[in-house]
This record gives sequence, structure tokens and C-alpha cells, in this order.
Amino acid sequence: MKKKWASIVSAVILVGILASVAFADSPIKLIVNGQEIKPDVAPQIINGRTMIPIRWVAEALGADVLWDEHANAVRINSSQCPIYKPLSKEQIETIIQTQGKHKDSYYFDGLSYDFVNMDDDADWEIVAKIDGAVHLGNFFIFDKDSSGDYKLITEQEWKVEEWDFRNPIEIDGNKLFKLVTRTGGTGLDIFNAHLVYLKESNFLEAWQGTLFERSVMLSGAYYKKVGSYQFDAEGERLYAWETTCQLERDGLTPKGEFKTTATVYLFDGQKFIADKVTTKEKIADEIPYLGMRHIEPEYQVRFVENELDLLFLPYDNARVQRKIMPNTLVQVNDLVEVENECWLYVTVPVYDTPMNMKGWIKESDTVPFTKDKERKVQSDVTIKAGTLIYEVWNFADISEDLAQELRSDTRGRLSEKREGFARISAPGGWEFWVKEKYIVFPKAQQ
Ligand SMILES: [Ca+2]
Repeated sequence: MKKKWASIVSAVILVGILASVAFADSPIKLIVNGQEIKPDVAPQIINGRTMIPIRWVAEALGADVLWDEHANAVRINSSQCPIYKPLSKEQIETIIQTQGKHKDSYYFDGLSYDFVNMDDDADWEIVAKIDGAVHLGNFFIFDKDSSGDYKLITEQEWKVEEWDFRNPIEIDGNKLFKLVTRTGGTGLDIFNAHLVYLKESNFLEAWQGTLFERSVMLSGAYYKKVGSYQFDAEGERLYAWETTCQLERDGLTPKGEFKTTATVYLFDGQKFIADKVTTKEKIADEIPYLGMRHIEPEYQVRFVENELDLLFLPYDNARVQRKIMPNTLVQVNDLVEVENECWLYVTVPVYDTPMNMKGWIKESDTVPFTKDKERKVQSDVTIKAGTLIYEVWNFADISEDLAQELRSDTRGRLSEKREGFARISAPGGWEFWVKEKYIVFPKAQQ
């Protein structure tokens, strides 16, 4: 196996300072926000430029560093920039009042905001949302213009229930972010997923689909719709499906047949458009009948003991997303019955890129996560901050001189055990050894 961690350590950033030769003999200090950081590889001056191991800087700033093998790239992800908070809540309220459509009528008690770099320029945008009531809210994005002022580039009448700025989907050079909005009214409740992005300061929506919809508006015509989607980064395709069922008078109990539709979308450079040919001919052949009955799962996690394929859709021979490694604990998002077989829509721990981490597996290929399974878990285990770790690849190279304290709680896969030590494969291809007794295993509920 390739020493992936070595690539990370050797990935460096250039500090735009022409270092003086006079300092070359004494070690170069790395100070982040006033605190000295001691990286495993000391900063060095090479050709008059100061080179610093990037992991140490990025993690000190609260970001995750990932080694993306497919793209041959180092990815640094941060949901927020802890040092970059250029505006206070009051200042953001003022900007919203000045530029928003509704001026003084915003409910600022429900305001939350973040600074996110949604595109590829140097500036961080402000994303803000106001939770007004169950179905009411506002969503804003402000972009920094050339004079340094924040300018409103979109305002949506959206009640944003959930936003994820940490795991963008990259397509055609755009970073797509997922938002979940909630709309409805008396007797109607709808959750929609939106994939949005910024391009040249324009706010664009690449796709929108239903995640959940319940209608108890018209007597005798109650229904529930449950949907989801899956993204195929390699094929630049989006698979979406929706199941509708009628409900009894109690507005909860399903009755009658379930109707499921699946659609394939292709990215046309701006948005996802339904690929009618593929959908009609290919999917119709692939999924002659995909009647999914949704069941409320009685558990939140399941244990996968043997290697398993994570599939795009809940049927045998569906496209494979990735492999699930043995002894992995998976998060259960959904449970459906397809042709008398139970399928789970799960999230699996990943260590390469935060993509294609959701998919379908059969419930019968998993077992309940019980107390006796706790110590069998290989993915994920946690190593607590302050634990001594040894950042070497070979067990034989471990020495007390190399011991260093782990800087933050780290999750990873327990890949190998040797003489009381364990090798942990952490996100970003980062490998280190730790004494086995310091491994924190997940706890079973039962
Ligand atoms: Ca930006």
C-alpha cells in the first residue's frame, strides 16, 4: 500500500515571505493565532520560500485535511473559518435590513449565519438564515464586492432546516451545497433538498427534489411521499427516487399500493436535467418494479461484519458506490421494504473523500450493534486529544522519541494490531500508531 500520509506531510504551502538567509540556521517557528505549533517536519526555507507542512496549519485553523487519491489533490475543508469573523451579528442584521426585501420586518431572534467560501475566489461569503416559524424563514447570501462591501446576491423565502457547507459535491468545477428547506401550511408539510452553488457571484440552483411530503388537507385524500437522491460523481449523474402512498384517516397508516418513480439527471453545465432516454429505457429495465415501503427503523446504527458493496439503489445488481470494509458501524438513515426484503439507506465512514458515503445495503447483511460487538469495531474508533501517537508507517519504526500528542479527537479505522499497538487510518490518508489501550470504541445502546 502506498504511503499516502507521506503525500500529506510533504504537501506544503508557500508562505509569501522572502525569508532571510540569516535565520536559516535556527529552527523556524510556526505560530498560529499567537500559539506556537510544533509540526513533525520543521518549516524549511527552500529556494527562498518558507515551506510548512499544511496539515498542521489547516488543523490549527479548525479545518480537515484530506488526501483525495482520485483527484491527486489535497483537500482542505472547513465549515467555518474560526479566525475570519469580519462582521458581528449586529452588523449582519444591519446589512439584511438595508438590502433585504422586507426591511424592518425580519425576525432577528431566529438569525444564524456563517462565513463560507462557496466559490473559488479569495473571499468568504456570508450565508444567513432566519427561522421564522414552522414553515417560514429567509435565506440570504452576501458576496464581497470589489470595494470590500457585502452585497446581497440572493434572498429566498426559505425556511432552511439544514445546511451543509462542509461536504460540497464538486461537479464541472462548481461546488454544490445541500440545503434542506421546509414549506407547507395547514395539513401540508414538505421537506425539499436543494443543491445550490455560486458562479461569478450568481446564485444558482442545480437541483431540487422532495425528501418528505405529507398531506392531510383533503379529507379522504391523505398521502405521504418519501424521496431521496444519490450522486454519482464519476458519471456526473444524479439518481433520485420518490415513493408515494395513500394514508388512512389517521394521517399516518399507509394504505393501498406504493408508487415509486426513479429518475436519472445529467448536469448540463448549469443544472441537472432529467435524462429521459436513460430514465425511460435504462432505469425502466433496471428497476422493473421498485415499490418501496418505508418503515420507521427501530435502530440508528447497524454493524457490518463482512465486506459489503454499498449500492446506489435498493436492488440486487445496482451500481456499486464503494466497498464497506469489514467490522464497520454504519448510520441508518432509512429503512424500506422492496419485494419482501428490507433495505437500509446508510451512511458509512470514509477516509478518502467525503463523497459517495451514502447508499443502500440489505438489512440481512448486517447485524444489530450490541455490547458484544463494541470491541470488534474497526470503523470508526476514536482517539482522544492528548493521546501519544507515533506517525510512522512501519510498526518497527515506532520509538519513544517520535511520540507526539494528538492535537484533537480523531476518528479513524483500526487497520492493524501489533504487540499492544494499533495502526489507525484517519481521514486524509493519515496513518499513525497508538497504544491499543487508548482506543475508544463506540458504545452500543443495548
Ligand atoms: Ca468566495
